[in-house]
Amino acid sequence: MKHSLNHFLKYFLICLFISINFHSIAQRIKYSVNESWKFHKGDYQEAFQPEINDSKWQEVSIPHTWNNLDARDDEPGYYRGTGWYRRNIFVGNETAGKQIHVLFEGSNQITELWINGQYAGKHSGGYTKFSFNITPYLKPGESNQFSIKVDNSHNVDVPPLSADFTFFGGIYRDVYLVITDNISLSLNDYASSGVYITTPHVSEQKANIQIRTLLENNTLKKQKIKLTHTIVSPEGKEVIEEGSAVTLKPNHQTEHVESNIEINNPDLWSDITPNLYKVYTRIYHSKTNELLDEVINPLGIRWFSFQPEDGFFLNGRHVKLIGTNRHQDYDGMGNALPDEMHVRDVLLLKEMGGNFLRISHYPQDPVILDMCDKLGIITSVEIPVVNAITESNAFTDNSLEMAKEMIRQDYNRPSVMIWNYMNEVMLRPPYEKDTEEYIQYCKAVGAFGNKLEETIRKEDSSRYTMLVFHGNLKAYEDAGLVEIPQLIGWNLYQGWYGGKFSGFDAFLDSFHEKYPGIPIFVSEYGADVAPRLHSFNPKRFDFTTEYANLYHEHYLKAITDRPFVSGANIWNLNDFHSESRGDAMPHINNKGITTLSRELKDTYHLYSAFLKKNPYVQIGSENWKTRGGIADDAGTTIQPIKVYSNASEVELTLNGNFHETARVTDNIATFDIPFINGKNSILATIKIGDQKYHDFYELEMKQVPQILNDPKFPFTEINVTLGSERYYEDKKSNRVWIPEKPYSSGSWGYVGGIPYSPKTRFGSLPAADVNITETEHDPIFQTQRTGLEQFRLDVPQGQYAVYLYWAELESPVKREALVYNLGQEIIKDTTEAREFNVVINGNIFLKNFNISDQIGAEKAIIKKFIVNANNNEGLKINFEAIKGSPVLNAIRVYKIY
Ligand code: GCB
Ligand code: CA
Repeated sequence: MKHSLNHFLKYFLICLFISINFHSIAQRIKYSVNESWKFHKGDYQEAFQPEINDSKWQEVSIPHTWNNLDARDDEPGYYRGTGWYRRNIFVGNETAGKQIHVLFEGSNQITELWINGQYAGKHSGGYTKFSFNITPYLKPGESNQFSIKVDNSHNVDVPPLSADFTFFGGIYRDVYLVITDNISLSLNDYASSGVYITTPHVSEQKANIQIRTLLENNTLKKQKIKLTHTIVSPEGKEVIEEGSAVTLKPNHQTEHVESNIEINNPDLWSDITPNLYKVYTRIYHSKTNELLDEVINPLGIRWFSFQPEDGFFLNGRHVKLIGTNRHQDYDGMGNALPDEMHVRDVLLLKEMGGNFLRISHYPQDPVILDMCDKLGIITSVEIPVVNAITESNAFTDNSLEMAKEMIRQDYNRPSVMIWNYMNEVMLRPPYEKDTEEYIQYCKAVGAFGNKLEETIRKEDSSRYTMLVFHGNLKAYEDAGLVEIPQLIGWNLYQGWYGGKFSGFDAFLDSFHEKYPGIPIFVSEYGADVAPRLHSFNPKRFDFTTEYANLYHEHYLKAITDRPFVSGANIWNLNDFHSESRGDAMPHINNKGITTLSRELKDTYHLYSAFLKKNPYVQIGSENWKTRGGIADDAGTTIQPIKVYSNASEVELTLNGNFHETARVTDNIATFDIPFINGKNSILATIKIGDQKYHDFYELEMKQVPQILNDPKFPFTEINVTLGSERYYEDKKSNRVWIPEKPYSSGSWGYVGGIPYSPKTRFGSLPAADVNITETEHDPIFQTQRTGLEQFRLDVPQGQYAVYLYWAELESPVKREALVYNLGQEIIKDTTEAREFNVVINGNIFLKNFNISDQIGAEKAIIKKFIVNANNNEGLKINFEAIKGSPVLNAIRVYKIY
């Protein structure tokens, strides 16, 4: 009963909807069919048959991915296979005699469609739009059964083969039905609009606009129509209309018409004046004058160039391009985001003052470019050829198809100025250097590059082509790629994956000297920040906010100091999923200047202060709400704070009393703040003219005493990470972890041992770079002290809970080199058999403790010991070696009574 009522309602609404739209004007009908799909994860051979029973399947709506959770769990890998989507879609009788298409904005990565049991189409590739003409399979006036099979298995013929991001499977962008007349603008040219607009000659006085229109006639008769292009100015005024009479051959889907239009004194499109014209393309029946179809395209009138010495020019004006890259995923949602979340990301970039977006490493949701067109953000778009190619015709063909899709779909976007077709393709050559196979592979890569370059230039000669390389010039010279594209983007990480910050400057200078004729920009640079980690002695690969701050401060200056660097894209706008990573936040690449849920990091503030024209003042590390530290003799804990600003000085007050003013250098003022125990509030103020601007930061400082038996400062608890200089904030329990220190009388600390520091080809790391299973607090377990003899605390008498935290970091299993890894492989990875006793105040609590044997490696262990500290002996936790060196990763001591 309920069902049929629903059905009736649906029918009624659809009829209403259709009658409104079909009778008044013959506009094409486009609406999403995202809701009420049945989903089955796994293969199901018969699922294309209408009659199978899917009532037990999960109900989902699109955008949908099946990997939003398993991309984050402790199991290595994530589901890569088949998933099925099914539902019935009713189409009214009104659609009889019309053309109906289904349009996918993106589905990863092979998609096949059946309608009423009949095969209706297949598409390869996970990041471009595609559409199928489904008219022959649909029954108007009935419910039609749609079955869609999606497969995100590894496929050697479909890029990307490997990459530092998670290949979430599913129909993760909108799906629409599009209903048109039998005579229409083309819907069959790579899901483009069928209208291609270029502006070959533009000046401030005049713009010459060329429009190529593709038309379809799906009737069996010759048809006479009128085609018009109406250009509407940014203010909404009709500027010009051009019309032509066209005769379409019967059943002909590829009729081309060229039109030429001139506009005087055009309003130019730029980063500061994103003036958007609209082009209405319409077709009318010649006899009846009935409107048959209409599409609207954006038109931005601008000219631009990249100069090898002087950088980028837009409408004759020099513009330094500064912005970010972007991945399309979010915390807990994978890549299945609604439009408004994509929109938000572009707004974040704009709000920071950025004018440049590298849409990496694949075309993204159409709303991204809509926003860039509207906001004046210059973009590059790329196909997902990353790390390597397959030497097969099928791989080449798929890549060429993707390039055509990308170009035709976004051909009219004024924001797009660059087409890129490979990212670091020589990062993972499948063969050893200098072997016969390697030489052959290099040739294949070169030939592949030439083919793509040729195709892209033929498709669109009005924009620049680009290739993006990692910092190994030789490899790209080997493959003959350096002189193929018009632009080179460099992905440079000196001072992160290895080397020093200054290596960045040196690299740019030496490339420019060797190839002075090639315009370049820095297509990627960045350092990971796990938002819960801080350090006042930051080090490469410690994942702290403070290290990445230093990195970006250096890079930003080096970029702005070099006119031959056209611009730069920070890697990355947002943290993103990369399943195989084992960093401080496993499965996540933390190089975002915002987090996975788009909280702003300090680096975001640094760029805001540098780029924004409006008065700007922002206290750094504002998300660090609970700090830890040791109380000094004055009862304070002094810690530095950075304030980001574009004023010349910043005034700061702490808790309404402490007052200080500091000069701003390179957009930063630094203060040493004497925090007190408990709540602290900081006010930063700048003055511009006689106007004042403020920023406010409230936090809690949890001090631990230096002397533990001090009645003025009773001991309650202490949390210390061993072998570490990092502060870790556990926001869930509002606990702070502070770095270790050596024991001194009356105080607390370790005795003996050294910090664990795994060696890599480029030096050693301050922490293990592996996923620790069975915990979400990986950083507590990723550092350790090796060979320590004792941890001692001179606490007052009482009962204590002593928690010892361990993870065996020396896995006996040799890990495979991770695909993203730019030289970071841990070399020494052998297990030292390790066995020790834990003795607390003379009692053996653990005997012959062997972590690997008893628990396993890379797994979190927390052991809680209840200990009575009597006779002023405090707590003496001894680690007695039996085999190898004892270890401890962290310790928490909590006073019970
Ligand atoms: C790169 C890659 C990008 C990675 C990044 C990193 O060079 O192009 O996909 O995510 O480095 O963080 O290592
Ligand atoms: Ca969308």
